[in-house]
Amino acid sequence: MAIQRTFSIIKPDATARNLTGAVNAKIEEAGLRIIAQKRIQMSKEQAGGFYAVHKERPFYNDLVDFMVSGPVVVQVLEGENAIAKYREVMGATNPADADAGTIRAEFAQSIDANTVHGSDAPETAAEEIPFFFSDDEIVG
Ligand code: RTP
Ligand code: MG
Repeated sequence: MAIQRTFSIIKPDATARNLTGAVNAKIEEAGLRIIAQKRIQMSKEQAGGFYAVHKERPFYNDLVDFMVSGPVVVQVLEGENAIAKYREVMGATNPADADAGTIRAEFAQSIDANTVHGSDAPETAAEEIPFFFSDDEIVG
């Protein structure tokens, strides 16, 4: 399996509880390397555009409101099979369904306040990374 890059967000519920380092420890323990990272306050336009794929879903407005409710940390992760590996480390979307030891099992509060985002496929990673990072901000 080739070296891949994936896009990650540490969501507002996690920054509010000072869990950035704890989430990063899980990422690094899994063998993924954080090759870009910045803490930002997303605008409504940014969050709406980022989650445009969910525009027709009933949870879209709540999701956008949640993502702008506080700072987030956006990241690029690199490693062997990084996209699937990070989804494994994150755990299921609903923390009630997340396997023990995953980020969402340990830290998430609800299906909305679920601590992290990770790209779900190579095509989405390829769109999501340049949405927040320029090439010179990523140091592999
Ligand atoms: P993410 O995109 O944040 O990595 O999460 P995911 O792939 O596991 O879940 P996705 O289906 O892409 O949904 C994006 C985010 O929307 C919220 N959500 N709420 N109330 C609901 O039924 C519901 N479903 C999804 C979650 O916060 C999810 O992370
Ligand atoms: Mg998703």
